[in-house]
Amino acid sequence: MKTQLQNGTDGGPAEVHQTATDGAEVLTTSQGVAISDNQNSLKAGARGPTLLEDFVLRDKVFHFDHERIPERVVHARGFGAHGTFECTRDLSDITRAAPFQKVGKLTETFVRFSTVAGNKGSMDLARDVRGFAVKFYTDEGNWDLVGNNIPVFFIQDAMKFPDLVHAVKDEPDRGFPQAQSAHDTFWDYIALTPESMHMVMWQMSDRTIPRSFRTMEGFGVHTFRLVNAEGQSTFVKFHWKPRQGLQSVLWDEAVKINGADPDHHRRDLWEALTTGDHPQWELCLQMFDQDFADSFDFDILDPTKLIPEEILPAEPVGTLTLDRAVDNFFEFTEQVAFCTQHVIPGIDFTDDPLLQGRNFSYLDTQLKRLGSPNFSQLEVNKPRGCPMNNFQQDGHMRKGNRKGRINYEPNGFEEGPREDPLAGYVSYAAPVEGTKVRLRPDSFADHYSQARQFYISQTAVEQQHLRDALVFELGRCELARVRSAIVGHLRNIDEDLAAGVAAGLGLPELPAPATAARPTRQDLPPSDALSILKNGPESFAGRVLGVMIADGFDGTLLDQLTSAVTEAGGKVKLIAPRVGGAQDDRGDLREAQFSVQAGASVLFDAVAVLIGPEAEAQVAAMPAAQNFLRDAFAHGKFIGHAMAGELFKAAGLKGKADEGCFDLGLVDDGETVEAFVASCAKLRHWTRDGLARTAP
Ligand code: HDE
Repeated sequence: MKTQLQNGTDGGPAEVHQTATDGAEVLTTSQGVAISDNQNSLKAGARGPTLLEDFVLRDKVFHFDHERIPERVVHARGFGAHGTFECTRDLSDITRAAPFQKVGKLTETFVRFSTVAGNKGSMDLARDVRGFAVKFYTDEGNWDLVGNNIPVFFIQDAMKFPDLVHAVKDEPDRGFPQAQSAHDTFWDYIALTPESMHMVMWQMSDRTIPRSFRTMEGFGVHTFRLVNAEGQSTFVKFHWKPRQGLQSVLWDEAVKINGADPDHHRRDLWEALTTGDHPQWELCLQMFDQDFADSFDFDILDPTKLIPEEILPAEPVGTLTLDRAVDNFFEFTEQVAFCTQHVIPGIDFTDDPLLQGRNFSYLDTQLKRLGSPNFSQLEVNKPRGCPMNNFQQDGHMRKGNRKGRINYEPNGFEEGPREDPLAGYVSYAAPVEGTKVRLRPDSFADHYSQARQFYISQTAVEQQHLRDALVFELGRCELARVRSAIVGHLRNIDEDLAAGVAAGLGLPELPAPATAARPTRQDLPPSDALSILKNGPESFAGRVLGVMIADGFDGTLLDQLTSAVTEAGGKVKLIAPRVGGAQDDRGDLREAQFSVQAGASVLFDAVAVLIGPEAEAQVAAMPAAQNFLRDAFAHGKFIGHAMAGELFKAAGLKGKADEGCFDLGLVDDGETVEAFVASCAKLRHWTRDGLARTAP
């Protein structure tokens, strides 16, 4: 390629042109015609009007004008990655589903994580449910497990979905708020939908502000069926458990991350994939039969209920490793088409009314978004493990129509594919009978017992976060009747929770409990599996230490710190007053990834501040540096420091250093560095003053 300045034909001002030389690719129109000038349209005279005949300009701009496709109505903002699923348990006695037939069997996958409520350009750290959709390219066809990071859902029937989504998304008159449930219409709808209260407990917990896509669980939500070669069915609930451990951020962090780096989650996954730090999840199954299902007083077809893992363990059957970033965001992440009806032999549906409704919905969406029933021919959507072989033809953007005369079946020409009664998909022969009715069964009526069970399963800190989230969200509602109605529901879950929220909102008096179709069971025991903090990470692996450095800092200390963090499987990122870097005490320049202005401490899991004597006063005077330390402290982060006394003082933290703060400047053969990095394995220094305060 040659870069040169060229003058116009009349000798006008020079502009940059890059031309193809030495076998470099030649730029062409979409008809393959080579383009001689990609900077100037064809004009009548140097300063004359552009000519209609300029097919090069028309081709380029026409395509540009049509670049956007409709974004997803829900789950618009997402991020995808390629991966591999490895079977670790032979399930052939329970299901004939291809990925589970042999230990060690590998199946290619594509995964898309998403938020639900926000538009495509919204921020990653919205308080929101996350989508966790997995496409398995099995050798018996594509299977999509289109789940969320929460095991239950807001509603019990597909009929309610459009209303729920309308209520949570931006209000139609004003077009805001964006990516937020903290507004009147959402909570007004919830106040009138008691079945949502279990999901609301999850939504108000830190599950909806995950630290990373890599640190959240995934769930199939509905009860599905596994079917074996003999046609026997086993009920199943799907769980994805992250090897990285469950981790979430604090709400104050989420709010600040959205400003400091609205792409925090996608950047995090991109960096993990492109630096070889491949995240993994265990696929775990809860499997049960009809008798077990009948032992509950709730219905296993009700998607607002879960089966506690203490009663029925989730058994590991395989490992998902995300190992490759996409080459192109649009081609894969934007065009991937998930559908709950994409099932393979051995996987079948139950009559969960939400699942049944979803089965109708997803193909419609693909047609609207991707514009053609031929979306299944796109690279990301087409089967990879087996042929796609049928007599479908034509339609927008069709390619590869079958050759010859025969496009139907049966045909007497002995040509083309035929059905296969043995290998083909056979639906589980579930008996069905009944009168046509529109009603919800009585077995779906208990809306509060599992909401309570979730709440009492949380640690004190998590309960406090949940209360704070409710106070925040309801505090953003302008309608007092809505605030009070929700507190009425909370009274059916836990009186302390209701009282705490009411106090936080300043309600003049506690409203009456909402009318409940069933009294709340008080005897359901806490379940540790429902808590994030009881299922956290065991090491600092996959996390990031942000080290603020300034001229004259101790270079040896930084090296010690870096090797200890690397050994723990984490990464170090440097922040300096200027992004160009800072000089250590040996005069070596260490390049930084962030300037202090851009590298807010909310972007890191733990922080260290290493300052040299000559820069101490200068750094202490920088408001961004003060915020860096103040926030890290307020967020309970572990903090390592050397020569940072002035900064502690300027940040208002003088004398407040606790056991979560480590003086790395001590001469102790690196013992403090080791102790600091070992502590970072824990998520936060929860006992820090102000962090685990009691309820309002
Ligand atoms: Fe979805 N959902 N959904 N959903 N859903 C969509 O399909 C729908 C539900 C979920 O990354 C849409 O391609 C209905 C539950 C994920 O591409 C749409 C109902 C769960 C994704 C749709 C539900 C999900 C979607 C929008 C109630 C968790 C993102 C764009 C009956 C188990 C997939 C699209 C991706 C996407 C409909 C409820 C998960 C409109 C009608 C429950 C992860 O078809």
